[in-house]
Amino acid sequence: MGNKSSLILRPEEVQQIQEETGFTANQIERLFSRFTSLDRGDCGTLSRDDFLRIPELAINPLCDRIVHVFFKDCHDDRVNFRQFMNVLARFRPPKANKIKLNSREDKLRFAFKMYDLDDDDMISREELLNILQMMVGENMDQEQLGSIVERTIIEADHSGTGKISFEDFCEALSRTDVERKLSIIFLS
Ligand SMILES: [Ca+2]
Repeated sequence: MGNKSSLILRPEEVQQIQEETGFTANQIERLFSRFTSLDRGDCGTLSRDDFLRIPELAINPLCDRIVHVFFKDCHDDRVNFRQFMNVLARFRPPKANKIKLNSREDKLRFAFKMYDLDDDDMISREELLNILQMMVGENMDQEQLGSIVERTIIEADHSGTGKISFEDFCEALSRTDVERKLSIIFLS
């Protein structure tokens, strides 16, 4: 059954999470009960599969990629409640709070990592094509997608490498409402 003591939320933990994420104590309590309901093994941590059962994520075509970024920095492939809350904080709408986690730059960095599957800090043609395929599904043929990728790379690539750097990425999205597009409401 795992370690039951890890399933109790201590007041000092609530305060710490409040400071880190900007969620109120009440929201933290509610999200904790969601966390424990996702935690099938009652072990105080969530696996990738647990994450994929979050409805707000499951409906997103990029769900797998979002989860991939969350688990990138995890060593044992499990996320505890504090890490879980840090993750949710990144998806809060920008006006919800003024913490650093959901700033424009942070959201752009997160989005960039979703594209950059091999972690080389560049988005290649293949990586861009891959994401576009996930987003449009079967609605567009390969040739059309290929030409969108070519055009995007030509327009965005200012370093002449044939790939998109983080700086290129930010510039390409400078007129896009990234903050809103990368926000998910987890609490109604
Ligand atoms: Ca890459």
